[in-house]
Amino acid sequence: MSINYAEKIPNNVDLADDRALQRALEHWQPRFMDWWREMGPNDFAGADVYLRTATGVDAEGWAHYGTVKMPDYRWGIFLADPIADRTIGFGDSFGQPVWRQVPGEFRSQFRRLIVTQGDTEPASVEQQRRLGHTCPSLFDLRNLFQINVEEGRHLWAMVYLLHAYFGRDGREEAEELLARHSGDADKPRILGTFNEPIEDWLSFLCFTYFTDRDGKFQLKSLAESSFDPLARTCRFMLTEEAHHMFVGETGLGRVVRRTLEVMKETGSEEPQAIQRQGAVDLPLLQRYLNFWFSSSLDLFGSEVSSNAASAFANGIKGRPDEATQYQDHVCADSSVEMEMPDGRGGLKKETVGMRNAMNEVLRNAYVRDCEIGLKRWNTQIKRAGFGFELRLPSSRFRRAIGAWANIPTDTEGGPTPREEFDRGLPEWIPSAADKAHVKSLMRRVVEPGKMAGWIAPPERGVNNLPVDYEYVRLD
Ligand code: BYC
Ligand code: FE
Ligand code: FE
Repeated sequence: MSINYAEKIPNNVDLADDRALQRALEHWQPRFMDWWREMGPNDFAGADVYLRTATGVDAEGWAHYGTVKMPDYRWGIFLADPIADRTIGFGDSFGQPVWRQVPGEFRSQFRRLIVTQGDTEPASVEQQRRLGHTCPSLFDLRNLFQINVEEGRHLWAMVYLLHAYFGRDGREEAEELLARHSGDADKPRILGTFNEPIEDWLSFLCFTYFTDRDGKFQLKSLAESSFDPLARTCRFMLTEEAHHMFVGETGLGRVVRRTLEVMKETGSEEPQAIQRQGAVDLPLLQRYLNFWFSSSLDLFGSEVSSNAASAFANGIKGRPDEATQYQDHVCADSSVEMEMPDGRGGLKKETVGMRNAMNEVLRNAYVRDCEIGLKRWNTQIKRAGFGFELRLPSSRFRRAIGAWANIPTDTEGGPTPREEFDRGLPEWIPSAADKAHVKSLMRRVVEPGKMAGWIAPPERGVNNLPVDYEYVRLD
């Protein structure tokens, strides 16, 4: 299905055939633009940015690249093509035809999930809005802006569903998505990580590595949904999402590469020596990883969750790659064993019904996916002849949601007396001194092809262009 760009709101959902819906969305559109101007990267509104825009929804050549000013980006509504005769892939209604409408009895559950998903998208734009001022290169600046406009489009994706399928409630929720703001004292964003400040590019790269990856897993689970418009929306969002994680993985890889160069040049692994050369020492990077990984783990919700169980039972939210990764798609009477805190500083084993454990199933798959990058960076470190190893902390460490919330453990997940935890924490997550050092590195580099001293150049440019292409022309 091709995308119609002649319309005010580009779309491939025949918006023109539903005048009421079209009018409602055209009413929301200027509010979105107001929000973008107030809360987005508006200091760069006049910059010409080399951006990709979706032109189709098929895997082959779906995007067009060209120079645009961000406020002129064509945010639109794009659903992946329907799969003929698609049937429900999991839960109590397994095998029945998928739904084109939201069943009344599941309406509030669907709304809650769509709102939660939608809330994260503009939140991330708000979190990242000042980073342009300290970009390490034009290549990176362009990637930041690409992510920003696409997260804006992901908001559109959820707002379309709210408007098209949830009537007045949906329209009200769409307004609220622009009214809550990241870190706002009165109206914060819904999920914790999306209220954390992202003040430097090291945090941004960790966020795109860890937090956008939560997006991948959540979108994959929603792409399994029996509510077909939601599934198709998320399927297309995933094609855009791949770039966000690419930015995180290659970005952190470039930080490691640069650090290794400095370690070789100075012949030292001493953090102070590395910092004096204007680079990010590996223990500091480890603390950033600890912070963003533990925060992102909370995004999967509680280990044992009746919300998750009913979302699975009702065919609302499945597991990533449900068809290919699992044998039992109903999970009515299977269970898993989990290690839980026993309330006395120790551990106990608990048997949990599989449906209730779905958040944990997802979280475990996510952790395995996160390990891939670390393995790659550790290979880089080893090849350079150093013994340091980056690691993911235990998924019990520093949790704020679920069974391990506020249970003090060390980074290995071992229960730890509270005082020991309080003493240890400053060494496990970025300290004020770490942040000050990273901040001192955040100097804007905007000469084409030049990189800030703390990050190595990328291996290749965007869309086969050279690395020194002028990806952003600042006004
Ligand atoms: N912070 O049974 P529970 C992305 C709430 S990222 C604060 O434990 P449930 C992106 C929860 O809402 C993907 N609150 O969890 C990335 C519930 O509240 P209510 C975002 C939290 O419901 C980068 C209560 O605790 N998409 O796209 O099974 C850039 C008990 O809930 C948190 C989604 O999340 C938290 N971390 O699952 C841009 C998908 N965690 O309702 C974008 C949609 C839980 O009782 N959301 N709570 O007031 C969901 O599937 C589920 O809502 C969750 C929670 C997985 C988040
Ligand atoms: Fe997104
Ligand atoms: Fe993303």
